[in-house]
Amino acid sequence: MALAGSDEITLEELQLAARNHGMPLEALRYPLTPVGLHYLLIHYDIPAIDAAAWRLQVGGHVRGELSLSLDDLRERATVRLPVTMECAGNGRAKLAPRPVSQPWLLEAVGNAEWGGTPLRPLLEEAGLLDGAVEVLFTGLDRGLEGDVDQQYERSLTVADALRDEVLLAWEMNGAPLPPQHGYPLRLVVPGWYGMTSVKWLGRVTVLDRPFDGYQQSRGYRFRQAEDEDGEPVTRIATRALMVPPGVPDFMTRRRLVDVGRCVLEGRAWSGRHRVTAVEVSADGGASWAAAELSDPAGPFAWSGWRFPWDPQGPGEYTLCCRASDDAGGTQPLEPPWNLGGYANNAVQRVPVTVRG
Ligand SMILES: Nc1nc2c(c(=O)[nH]1)N[C@H]1C(S)=C(S)[C@@H](COP(=O)(O)O)O[C@H]1N2
Ligand SMILES: [Mo]
Repeated sequence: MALAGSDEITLEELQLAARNHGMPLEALRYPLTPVGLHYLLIHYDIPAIDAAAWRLQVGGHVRGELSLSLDDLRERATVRLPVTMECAGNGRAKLAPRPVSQPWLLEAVGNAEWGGTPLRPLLEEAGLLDGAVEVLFTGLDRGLEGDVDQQYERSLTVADALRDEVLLAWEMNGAPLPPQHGYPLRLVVPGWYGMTSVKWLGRVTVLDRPFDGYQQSRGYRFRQAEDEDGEPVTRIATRALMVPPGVPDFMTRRRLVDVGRCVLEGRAWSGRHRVTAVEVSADGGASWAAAELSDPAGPFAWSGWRFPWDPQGPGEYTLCCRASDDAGGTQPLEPPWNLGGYANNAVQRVPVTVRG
């Protein structure tokens, strides 16, 4: 991955940003993100798929291959699960030097209710053969990345693929998947960064050796330099975000708040641990106070939090929020840097002018 030579976002980055929109942070208000407000990340193009002719192929290192239509899948056990999904590149544009890719600020997150059928029984029906180590999920979208001609595809270990919460989803918030979110069928891997949840799924292949394709061995690895192997990016780091309070200035997005009590609110989540506390700072992270935290709507969904803020008086403030988890972790003030710009969970900073 290239690094930006200047602070300025390039037209190529803008080209990606205009296709792949974030969730406006005021949409943190909705416990379930309305479909059109959920963030979007599409590496190549949305593929044209004829759903009537489409089949999901399940094969590879199995006793018997399966070929399933959407109707076949819909006849299977159906579950609906609220899942907070975040792109691994969320926060990338705030790193210096900036990794050149989709230039996310903070908005690459959403919480949707995904409806579909659990993957595990399907894999059991196909019958994993001895020596099966990974399951590969191949999307029907194609493109070039790092000079490699590819379909978007990623794998999970057999143990991770067999987890109960892993879904083949055809529904988002009670409606059929829209084209941009993977119609007719996508994988949903709760707790993991979004790249794992392969959209426009065409094929599930059981492998007897680890997958070493582009999105596994070159993309989505934590490294400081190109020649490193690096550790794979997996589960979502602990994080809280707030709805920016008051009203924005159009160009700078600086917040303007009237003096008096201001109730701050937001969401917090973690794909690795359980969020146990959210704190708020009005002085850029020098001092912190506990917010009120609600129970999440499910084991993989974000929690709401609120904090009644009484500013000392008119003036300039920097609001921050941070989540802590049951493993004793919290969010850093400064972002951890890596070449791909992954998993930046540094605390959000919201400059606010309180007016008398
Ligand atoms: N086939 C396919 N699946 C994909 C992608 C893609 O480009 N192609 N992008 C991945 C990435 S990087 C993310 S963050 C999520 C985004 O899912 P969403 O657009 O539904 O929010 O989809 C993942 N699945
Ligand atoms: Mo992503």
